[in-house]
Amino acid sequence: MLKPLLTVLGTSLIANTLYAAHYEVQMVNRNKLGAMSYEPSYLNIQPGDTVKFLRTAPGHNAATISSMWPEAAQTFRGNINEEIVMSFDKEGIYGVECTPHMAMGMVMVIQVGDKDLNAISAPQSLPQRAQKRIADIKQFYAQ
Ligand SMILES: [Cu+2]
Repeated sequence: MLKPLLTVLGTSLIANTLYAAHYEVQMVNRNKLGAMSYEPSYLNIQPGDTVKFLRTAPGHNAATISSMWPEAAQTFRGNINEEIVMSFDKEGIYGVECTPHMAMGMVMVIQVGDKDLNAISAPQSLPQRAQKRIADIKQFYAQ
């Protein structure tokens, strides 16, 4: 009874690893959305996929926005200039911030699961320019 269950679990873990997609996000000083940006600033990915944050321009990092993060999902905080790789295993909406440029609006959204820009909302606790960036992201990526 137990053995077939373990086999099924093992197979699905292997399948998740085999089919996981790997994305790259550049940390830049400017893109179409404005100064201090992630490029792209929105990703729609599936559980198990990974995202690598590239040091395209110096002085940035990638870290969890704690008020915009699925409950019990693993959080992370890259150091400045660190090219971290994050794995997203739970469906939901993840806000990522650049710690030194959060007040300038340097945030991005990673949606794990189905694409639904209407499900994204910026917490009122975020700096105004970060809230505006999230509104701009929804508009820009709706096309
Ligand atoms: Cu930055």
